[in-house]
Amino acid sequence: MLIKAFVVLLLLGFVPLAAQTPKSSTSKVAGHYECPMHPDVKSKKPGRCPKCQMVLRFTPDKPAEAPAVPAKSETGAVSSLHIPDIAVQDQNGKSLNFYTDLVKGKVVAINFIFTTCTTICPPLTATFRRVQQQLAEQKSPVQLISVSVDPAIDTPERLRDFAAKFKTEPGWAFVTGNTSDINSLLQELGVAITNKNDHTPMILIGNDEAGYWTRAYGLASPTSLVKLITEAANRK
Ligand SMILES: [Cu+2]
Repeated sequence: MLIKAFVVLLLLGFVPLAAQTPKSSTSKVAGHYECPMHPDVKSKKPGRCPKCQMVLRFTPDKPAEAPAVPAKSETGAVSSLHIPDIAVQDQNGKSLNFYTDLVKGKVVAINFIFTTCTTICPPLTATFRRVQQQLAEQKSPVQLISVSVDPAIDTPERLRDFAAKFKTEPGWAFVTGNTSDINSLLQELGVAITNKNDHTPMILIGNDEAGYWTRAYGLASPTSLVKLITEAANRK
């Protein structure tokens, strides 16, 4: 009787966690912590991924019953991409049309960030900065674009401060805009996210004139990213 009442309270969430621990070994969900980007990174304890610093996600150990749907590749060539011409603002408060002003006729690399991020955005941005320096050395005109995935918070001023922290040079636009426009942009670019903290370290590299697009891992070495960008630039 007493046990039944306890179980009911437990199910209703009334029993504080400390009271549960001595009792339960019965109903605890077995699981582990896994990096959303690196499924090979598994841990018994919560924490961060040593490769990309993303917060490890709790994953219940369930018997492999789900039908094996091949995971959509996160990297590699993209067959076709429609880049919407939405109205955006850059870090200087300048109004731009995303496709016409930033992508049309250019070689571009795009990453996805938000300024209050404490996980992958700082290293993603630092990597892009080094990419920008290397591209400048080899005199390749490439447009870098960082799209805010948190446009309601990321005003142009916030983006300008964020960009300044990384000493970015001209030729790198940090863009924000109206939330529904940005969401449709993210959707078209294949990076739609439901929770900004789950955002992807994926970057898009493209040569608009050649109609060539490819995805890459944004925390790869700057040198390997420059190589991919140069390959894209050389497409005819
Ligand atoms: Cu982030």
